[in-house]
Amino acid sequence: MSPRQALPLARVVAAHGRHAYVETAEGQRLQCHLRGRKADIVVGDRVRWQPAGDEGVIESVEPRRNLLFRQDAWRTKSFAANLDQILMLVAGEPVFSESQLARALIAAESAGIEALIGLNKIDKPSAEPARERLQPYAAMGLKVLPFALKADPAAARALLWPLLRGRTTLVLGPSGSGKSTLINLMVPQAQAQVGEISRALNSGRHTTTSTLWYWLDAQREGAIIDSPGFQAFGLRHVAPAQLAALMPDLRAHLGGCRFHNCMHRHEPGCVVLAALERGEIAAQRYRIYAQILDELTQPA
Ligand SMILES: Nc1nc2c(ncn2[C@@H]2O[C@H](COP(=O)(O)OP(=O)(O)O)[C@@H](O)[C@H]2O)c(=O)[nH]1
Ligand SMILES: [Mg+2]
Ligand SMILES: [Zn+2]
Repeated sequence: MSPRQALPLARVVAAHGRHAYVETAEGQRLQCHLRGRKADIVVGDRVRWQPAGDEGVIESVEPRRNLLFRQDAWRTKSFAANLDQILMLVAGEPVFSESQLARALIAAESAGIEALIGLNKIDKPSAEPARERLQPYAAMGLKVLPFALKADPAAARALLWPLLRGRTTLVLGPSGSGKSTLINLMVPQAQAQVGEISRALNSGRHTTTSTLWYWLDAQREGAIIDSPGFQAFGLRHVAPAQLAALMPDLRAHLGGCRFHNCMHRHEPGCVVLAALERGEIAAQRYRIYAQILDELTQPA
């Protein structure tokens, strides 16, 4: 064993710049800073650390099982690492962007992370059109979970608990979809956990713009990670020729195109276009594919 591997492990529960708040195997939390100019650490990372005064120093980051991130032409933004699944939370109001939903799902697929969709606020009439917009996602095999976190919390909790227990779940979704309501419903002492983290990072204002790790249970077996909303979800890290394979409804038709390098745009003998024609691929889903493909094939 190298000396570095002999250092104790801790999990990153919040990160801000070069400061991180970590939790040791014994459940003790302490502030750490990164040694040197290392690559980013993100919530969910497992790190090797050692004491330095009343704080700690992170010496290395363990290899990640996965990392969810978005990337535009200028920069990469990591959400969290070592996830079991993401929960995309949407609602009828505010009306959600299907393009953002699709992009988050593609990023998850590309990172090898399972996804669930939560449709919140089903007590509102606006849930009906939202449910219809989610139909292609249910048809491609994703779990679409309808609930009302505020209007019927008991039913929402009963539906969500078996899916969240014992797992690490990143919650993503536009502002106003109910992420804070979800955290407060599922996490005991959520406010206390936030208070502790913001005191530790010495900057209360950062916690609303930061990604935070919460334990779901006293046994610390399940966790949910809250993340701030995002405006744009770049997929620059996806190879154009891979895109269709990351969309399950398109992927179902791959393999039979006349050209082996078909991009499913205007090529003759394209089975994806044929499936679109027959209504087996939703028009909106194909539009999203074409739009992302254009973006990925444009020079930066
Ligand atoms: N009608 C209705 N409103 C809800 C429900 N769940 C949350 N909301 C409301 O939606 C708004 C946004 O919720 P919030 O949790 O702050 O969303 P966030 O921005 O994603 O964190 C708040 O006013 C909530 O009270 C629900 O089940 N039904
Ligand atoms: Mg919120
Ligand atoms: Zn094709």
